[in-house]
Amino acid sequence: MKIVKVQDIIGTEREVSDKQWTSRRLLLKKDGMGFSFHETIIKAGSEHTFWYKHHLEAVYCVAGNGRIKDLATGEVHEITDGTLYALDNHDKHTLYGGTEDMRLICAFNPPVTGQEVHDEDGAYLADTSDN
Ligand code: 9YT
Repeated sequence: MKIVKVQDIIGTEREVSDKQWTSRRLLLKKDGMGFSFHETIIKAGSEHTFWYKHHLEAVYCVAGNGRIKDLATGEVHEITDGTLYALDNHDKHTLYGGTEDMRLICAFNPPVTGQEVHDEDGAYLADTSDN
């Protein structure tokens, strides 16, 4: 059994940030669970376009608020505590932070390795590593 405390991840290589978002990777591919598990904070008022071409992602909001736009259809959905969105079609999307920082719990299949970088499309490149 593994016990992971988010406060132990803060400031380590499992925490990645820019000015407008922070993501803490509680479980990565190397943890051997078959998925990765993240806490992502999206700053109030910020905007981010992501496209996980090689991953499926489920995201559950536990605090704050914001919106998500499906860039294929233009549809916009409100996100508040208790809302889950599942990118079951590798959906390209824009996340908008709302009036308060949004705290999101995310799972990726296949798991993120922690080495990915967002490419010019806002996508992670495919994982070709063994661990
Ligand atoms: C909200 C969202 O898509 N979070 C994903 C995790 C983040 N991009 C990371 O850990 O790199």
